[in-house]
Amino acid sequence: MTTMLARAGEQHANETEQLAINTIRALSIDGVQQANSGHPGAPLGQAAIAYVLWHKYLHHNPRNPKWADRDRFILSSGHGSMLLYSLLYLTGYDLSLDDLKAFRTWESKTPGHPEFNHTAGVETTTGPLGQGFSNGVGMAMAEAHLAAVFNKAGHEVVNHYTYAICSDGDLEEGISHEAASLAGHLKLGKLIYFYDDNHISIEGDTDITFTDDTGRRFEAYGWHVQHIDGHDLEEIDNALEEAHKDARPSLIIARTHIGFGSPVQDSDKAHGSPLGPDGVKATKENLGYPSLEPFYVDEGALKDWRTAVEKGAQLEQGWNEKFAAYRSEYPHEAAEFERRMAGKLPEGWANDLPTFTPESGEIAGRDSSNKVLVYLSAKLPELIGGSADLGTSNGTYVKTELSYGPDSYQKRNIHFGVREHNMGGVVVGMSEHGGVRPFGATFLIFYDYMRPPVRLAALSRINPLFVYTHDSFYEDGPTHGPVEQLMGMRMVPNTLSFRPADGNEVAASWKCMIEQTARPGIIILGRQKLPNLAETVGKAIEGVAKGAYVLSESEGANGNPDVVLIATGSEVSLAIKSKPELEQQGLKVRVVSMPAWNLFEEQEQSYRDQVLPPSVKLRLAIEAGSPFGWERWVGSEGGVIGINRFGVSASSTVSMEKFGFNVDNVVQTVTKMLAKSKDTNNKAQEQVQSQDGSTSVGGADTSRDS
Ligand SMILES: Cc1ncc(C[n+]2csc(CCOP(=O)(O)OP(=O)(O)O)c2C)c(N)n1
Ligand SMILES: [Mg+2]
Repeated sequence: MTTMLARAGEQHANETEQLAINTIRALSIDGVQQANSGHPGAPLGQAAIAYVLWHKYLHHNPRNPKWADRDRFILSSGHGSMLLYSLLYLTGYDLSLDDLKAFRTWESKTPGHPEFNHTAGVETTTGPLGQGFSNGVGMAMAEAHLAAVFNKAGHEVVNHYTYAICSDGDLEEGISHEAASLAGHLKLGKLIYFYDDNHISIEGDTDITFTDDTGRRFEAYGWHVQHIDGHDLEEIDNALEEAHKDARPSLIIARTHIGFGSPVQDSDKAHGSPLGPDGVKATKENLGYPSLEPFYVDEGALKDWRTAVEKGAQLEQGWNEKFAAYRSEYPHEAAEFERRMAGKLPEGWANDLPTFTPESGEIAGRDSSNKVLVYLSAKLPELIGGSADLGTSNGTYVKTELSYGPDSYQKRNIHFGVREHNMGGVVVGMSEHGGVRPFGATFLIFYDYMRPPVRLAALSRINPLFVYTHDSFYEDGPTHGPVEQLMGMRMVPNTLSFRPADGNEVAASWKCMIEQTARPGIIILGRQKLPNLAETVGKAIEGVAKGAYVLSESEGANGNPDVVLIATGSEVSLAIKSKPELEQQGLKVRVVSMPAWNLFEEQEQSYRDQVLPPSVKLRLAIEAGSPFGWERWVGSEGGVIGINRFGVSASSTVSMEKFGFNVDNVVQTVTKMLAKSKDTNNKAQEQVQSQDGSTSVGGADTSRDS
């Protein structure tokens, strides 16, 4: 059933402009209709804003989507992806009409939500609401930093804007509050966001749940706020002018109509269902679109849109000239800028990584990590980051640097504030911007507050860095004691997490993380002092890069030990200490350090068999975290000393003892395993619980046993 509507169109639009806008609309609703899935309402409502911004303001070069000084555009409300795909096609990016027709199909360039590193011109992956909002803040922070570092009097080689369109959902999400607060504090004047204020979300009118005064909210954060009609070209244009003039970040609250021109305009029905053939027809008729043929694009309209190619080439050419002048005066800086934008590491950056020996004394992971970070900061000027208010606790404060702030964008210690979710989103946005290598840090337990951006980093094949300290389950109590976080990270595809055993493994983990080009690196550290192991000296760099390696083996084992102890992080030194005790019982023991599961999985079977010989069934994993998943490496006859409950508020000594992280329990557990393996009639699945239920023997799944 279709409703008759008055002829729909924008205020102050001439015929050419109206056709250009309606072309976005027609392509968007056709894409959704063809896929029989997607979101037509947002593109219909946002088309006029997108037109003015892309046609008149956005500095970009469709034929070189990676031009360093382009403006960044983010469609934070990623569900309206057909809007962005239509814009990319119309302005001449590497996206064809056939690609639009392939919306939401297998391996197409036009997935349901925009994906970075998948479709040329998509600046960040959006869809989980609020993320794009935060990523944009990161991009503006990166721009401000690079401008402060590289620009010289008369040479503005870094000078671009970050634009976004966000929806009700984006602004309802908590992360937008965190991000807007930081952006206001940092006075990121080149951040210009449109709020698609259409009063509709999935469950109906936003009145049912979202009655904030959004304008006043953003004013309170220190933003410049304007209210406009999002279907009036003059108002959109003027608002952009004003936003450029104002030194604060800008929010342009644009009253729009979801599903504009369709029979379901202003209704939640326009949000996420195809309009149907009748709805598409009625919409095109109502908009006065010249043809009902699906994916029809008027030749004149396309020509008009494609002027973006010529304009883009000119803009980049102008910048190239500026950059050439810069290069002739500042050749070193120019080369450095190019190196950094290309994501290349400087020669020899890892040549003098800090090393640690048993004689250098006990040191906590976070402290050895800080030493490495201070070294890396000197070698890698692109390294920039900080913590969510835990800089000294996390060991991420670089004492040789000063704080990044509204008057010191060139500095590299960022104070993210207690805003972990946004910290993740900012780090992702900075990384996607390029020219910087960002990191963010907090306690391991609060990884839970930033899972979405870390996941998106992995999905987007980018390489930001994350530091999580306080990996212990005691002292602060169960609220602060991580148990399942580490195992959770290992499950995220395309993610590398490291839990180093000592200073040398910390340095090796950092090296490995820095070398990654297409996946995030995560380092898990403790606050408790740990010995530097003689066994890691000279071995850690190569060993850590393989994910797991043999640290120590009883004399005479000849590659065929009776038992293998596999440990990570702080438990490696426990394994090393347990070895002589087990040897006294006549056992040949191997200790394997496995700081990076995911890297070990990637090694050749032959290497994995070398480290964990298939013939050795007596394997004990020791890790102060959830035992879930260790079956993969210990097999059905192996055991795990882990934690299958929440942590405790008690001292480390008492807690480690109670939970069985001590030499006695390691020896006892191995003894039980041995007895069990000898008793061949015993059921393999039997569980032997230690006094606190943290130890399990047997029952492991052998599905991926090495
Ligand atoms: C974090 C997150 N939660 C939920 C969703 C599912 N979802 C997609 S759009 C949307 C809200 C739609 O309202 P709005 O943001 O105003 O978009 P509009 O309907 O105006 O296009 C929701 C809940 C999501 N994409 N991300
Ligand atoms: Mg809405």
